[in-house]
Amino acid sequence: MSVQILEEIFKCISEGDRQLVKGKVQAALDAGLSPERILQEGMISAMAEVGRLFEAGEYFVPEMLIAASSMQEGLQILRPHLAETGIKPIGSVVIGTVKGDLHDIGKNLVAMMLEGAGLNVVDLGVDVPPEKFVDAIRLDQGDVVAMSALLTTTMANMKTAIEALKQAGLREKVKVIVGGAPVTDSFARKIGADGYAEDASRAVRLVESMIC
Ligand code: B1M
Repeated sequence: MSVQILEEIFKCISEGDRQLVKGKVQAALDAGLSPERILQEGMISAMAEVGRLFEAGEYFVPEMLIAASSMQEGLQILRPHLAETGIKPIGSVVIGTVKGDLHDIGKNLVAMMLEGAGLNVVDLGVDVPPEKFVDAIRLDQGDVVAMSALLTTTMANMKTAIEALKQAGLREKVKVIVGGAPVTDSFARKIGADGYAEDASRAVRLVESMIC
């Protein structure tokens, strides 16, 4: 039963069946599957398959969009389970997908899990220009800046944002972490970030290690 429901979630997302996905995710939770397993095996793996089909020329942007919106539907059901907390915030994180980049599923997941760990999250959204990160830090909205990028062409904008924080005299005031599929630890170091996380859970541990 548990494997079958995960396969059904995978199919709903990879084939973009928005109507069914919420019910399937709820059914998986009701069957006792952990939110983490549903996320990894049912949902994130489906998005990887969508990426594979896009690369193979079998899917195009519309199919990616429909899959992404199905993923977001499913995440609405998982959200309270990933962000179960009654804890007073232990710190604040300003998060955003960098300029030129519209991918927000990974960034949203990181935001949800940070909230779940008791952090206050200020989400600047997607296509965030460096000035917006600077303004948020100037307004004291975060102890940490967390930047996401999914495109090799937009990764460089993480460096631009770090430079903008330096120019504004705010770099010493915050920690900067970066992540997203094309980002690596060595890239993070090269651009002067304080840390890199491969996935949302690691991002939470990294932020905790920086502010606790
Ligand atoms: Co786009 N896209 N896309 N896309 N898309 C990719 C990224 C791509 C790899 C597909 C492919 O070719 N296989 C490819 C990038 C190639 C490259 O640069 N190397 C690509 C491309 C080319 C494009 C366009 C250029 C296509 C076009 O127009 N011709 C275009 C660019 C638009 C733009 O941004 N300016 C584009 C558009 C889109 C859609 C809008 C249609 C849609 C996004 C919708 C949305 O996000 N709301 C979309 C999608 C859905 C994808 C794929 C299929 C799925 C991405 C995703 O949501 N994954 C993707 C293929 C793939 O990833 N295999 C692809 C699930 C998500 C949970 O994973 O975001 O990696 P991810 O997050 C992970 C980790 O990376 C990490 O944690 C998460 C897991 O826990 N993480 C962090 C992420 N951010 C973090 C921050 C952290 C720490 C960890 O700390 C701060």
